[in-house]
Amino acid sequence: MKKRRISNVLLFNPWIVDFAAYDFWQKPYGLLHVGAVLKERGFNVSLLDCLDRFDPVLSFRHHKEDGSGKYFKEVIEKPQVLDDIPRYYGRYGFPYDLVVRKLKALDPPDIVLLTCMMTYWYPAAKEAVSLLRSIFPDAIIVLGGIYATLCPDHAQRVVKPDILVRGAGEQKILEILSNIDSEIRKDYSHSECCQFSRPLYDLYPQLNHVGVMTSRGCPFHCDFCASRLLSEYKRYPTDAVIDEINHWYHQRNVQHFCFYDDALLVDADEYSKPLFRYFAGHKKDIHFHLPNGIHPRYLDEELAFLFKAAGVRTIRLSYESKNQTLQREMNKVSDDELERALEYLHRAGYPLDSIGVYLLMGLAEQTFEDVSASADYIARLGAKINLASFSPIPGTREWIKSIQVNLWDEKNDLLLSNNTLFPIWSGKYGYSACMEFLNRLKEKNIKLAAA
Ligand code: B12
Repeated sequence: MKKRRISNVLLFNPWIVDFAAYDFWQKPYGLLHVGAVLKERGFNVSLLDCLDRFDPVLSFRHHKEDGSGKYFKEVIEKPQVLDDIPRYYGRYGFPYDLVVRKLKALDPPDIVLLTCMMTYWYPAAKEAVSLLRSIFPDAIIVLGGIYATLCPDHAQRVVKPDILVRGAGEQKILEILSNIDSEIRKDYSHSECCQFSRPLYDLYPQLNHVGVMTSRGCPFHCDFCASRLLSEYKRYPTDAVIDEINHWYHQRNVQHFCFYDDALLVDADEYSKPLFRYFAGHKKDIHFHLPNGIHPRYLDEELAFLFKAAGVRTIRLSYESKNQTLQREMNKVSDDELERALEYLHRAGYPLDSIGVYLLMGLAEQTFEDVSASADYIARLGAKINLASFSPIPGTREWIKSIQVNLWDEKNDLLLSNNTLFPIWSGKYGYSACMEFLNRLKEKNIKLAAA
């Protein structure tokens, strides 16, 4: 790559392209963290987040009182491989024309940092690259994030960035920049770059919610999850997290905080208990959301009461399945652990039907009877069922199993692994059985809500 000066950096979070998408307090945390490292070192950093529902220029507004909400959706032509799926395909987020206008209004960036969170959202990254190249022909485009990390060859071939980065980007981006611009210092250590920085939420014109992390990665190794392939497990100092939450609350009046941790409650005595204890004592109008699922094994009675006192509002428990073989093999949550966690939360004042319990559907070795029995069980306990359709993720053990049992073929387009359609399309349970089950689930949750 030719040597040149780098000063203007654009962070670009593309749209979501999918059959469905809903904003559960989503923000491109990783991209904003990489951006913070650059800003701290004097670069001129700007942001275009196509998923910012709160941008004042948007006329489409659908925000629920809890801060979640619907994205604007433009129906787009389905990629050919999805032709047989009888559903509309959409580009969620900013209307395309608005993105063009916003890009044209920017000082041309020397470099664009593009992310992509989901492997089967790659068409959005591809579309972003061609748009960015048409407006900023001289800018260097760097692709990083979860899709680039899990599918680097695919991303290089299909999205065609100038540079692709796998894994944590903080130190790597400084190395890349110093190779291009010789005035940029090269010798930042890994720990210097990856220590806790405040993600660049300041770049949002209006800030309604932020994502926070008390840890990166996960100490567990569930067969279906890619966390281990994405990041090492490490925790941040609790004081820094408290400081960050206070910062956004005081500086930008943010009231909704969503935890992005994979393992929020691990070593709770040292980390999450002091954090929730602090907020329990402060009685601020702060609401915490845990849509990513917490581990019931680590939820004791004290934590349940701390949650309530600190303002934890959205709770989802990771359970996955009632099948005991699956529970054992995956070191997953037992029925006793789930029931105990629900009991504690109930005692702390949470109505059972306000608590979501994640249930997986479509694992290679999972039968339809298993999914159905698990759903009946959660409904009997009185909690809300949050069905998560399994979707094979490259590099995971469940991806390999799916290939072994002919549910998946390595040559398949990643678009077919979309979680909206995988269990249905793969023919595992059959289309009508799946649809009938989904309708039955809706009834169960509606009945609970009405009870
Ligand atoms: C928190 C989280 C969520 C949050 C939202 C997160 C967000 N950022 O907005 C919520 C709970 C809403 C969510 C929802 C879902 N999620 Co999720 N989620 C995660 C989780 C746990 C963390 C993601 C995160 O923010 N990480 C924090 C940052 C620091 O890491 P990062 O983004 O990777 O960024 C680093 C690097 O990638 C890199 N980087 C990133 N961008 C760039 C750009 C450049 C240029 C460079 C150089 C570097 C770089 O540097 C960053 C800093 O080190 C991941 C698992 C994981 N451990 O990553 C799953 C994960 C991303 N989710 C996943 C899934 C499947 C889902 C759901 C479909 C689940 C479901 N069934 O409903 C939904 C879909 C969401 C939707 N709207 O439709 C899968 C994705 C699988 C795939 N095929 O790609 C993952 C990997 C979990 C898994 N099962 O393995 N999720």
